[in-house]
Amino acid sequence: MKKIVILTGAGISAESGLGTFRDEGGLWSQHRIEDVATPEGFARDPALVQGFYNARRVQAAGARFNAAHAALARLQRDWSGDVVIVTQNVDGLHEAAGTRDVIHMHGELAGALCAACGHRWAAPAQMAPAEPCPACAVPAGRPDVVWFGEMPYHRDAILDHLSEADLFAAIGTSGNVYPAAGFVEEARRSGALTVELNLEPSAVVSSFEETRFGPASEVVPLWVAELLDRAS
Ligand code: BJW
Repeated sequence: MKKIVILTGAGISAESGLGTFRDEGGLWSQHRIEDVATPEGFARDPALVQGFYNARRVQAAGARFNAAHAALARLQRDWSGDVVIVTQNVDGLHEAAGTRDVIHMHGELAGALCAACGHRWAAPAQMAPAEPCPACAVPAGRPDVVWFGEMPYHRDAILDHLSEADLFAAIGTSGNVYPAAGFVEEARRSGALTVELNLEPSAVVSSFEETRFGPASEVVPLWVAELLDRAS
């Protein structure tokens, strides 16, 4: 087994204190998706949306990576083949743990994007409702994240990685949001072994050949240790 592709979701950062979306008490129980995670919601009420992401930016800046992020960084460092981490998360906890070349398919809280000219820059801690673009000066700055109805980032690169995968694992993601929820089927088509690691079975659990259930900070380090032991 040479190439490992890992998809992570909000569950991997839950034990770092960052809320998930769909769990009880999660972000979608406090905010309507269509208000804060669609381009139409942003057009209607930019102050509400900037406030939502400003608060999450502050929270993410104060969060520390946990044992699951650290285990994946170890896997990438010690595995003899490629380990590619694709995350739906907009926090920077994989990088903080030492993982390299993380693919952020839903963007990053640390980034700002001009809805008028497409310019990207480092987001200030607090973005204003009418944040001016440093390139074109139009007050159309928004968080550089992917909302519903928008095209996720790095689609072609991710599909290429999945087509080469020998092992695909999904960690802490509910399997409710596409295209990420369909990656397991892409990986299976390429002949990869598929594993789900999650607190509870996801919406697409039946597509996986192996499952490990429990908190990410426990199941991920154990799984990584097993992979590295088996290979040594
Ligand atoms: C633990 C744990 C612990 C808890 N340890 N685990 C079919 C095909 C293709 C697309 C679609 C389709 N059907 C519908 C669509 C459209 C849509 C979609 O999927 N809708 C669904 C509602 C059905 N998809 C899109 O719009 C996407 N774009 C797209 O498809 O473009 C195509 C296109 C074509 C042509 C023109 C234009 C476009 C974009 C999706 C963008 C999602 N954006 C968000 C917000 C990002 C910014 C932000 O962070 O605010 O991404 S929504 C939100 O959901 C966020 C997440 O990344 C994403 C996934 O959530 P995740 O990570 O799975 O979290 P939860 O909360 O759902 O689950 C947590 C999990 O953790 C649970 O399983 C727990 O058990 C577990 N857990 N504690 C381990 N301690």
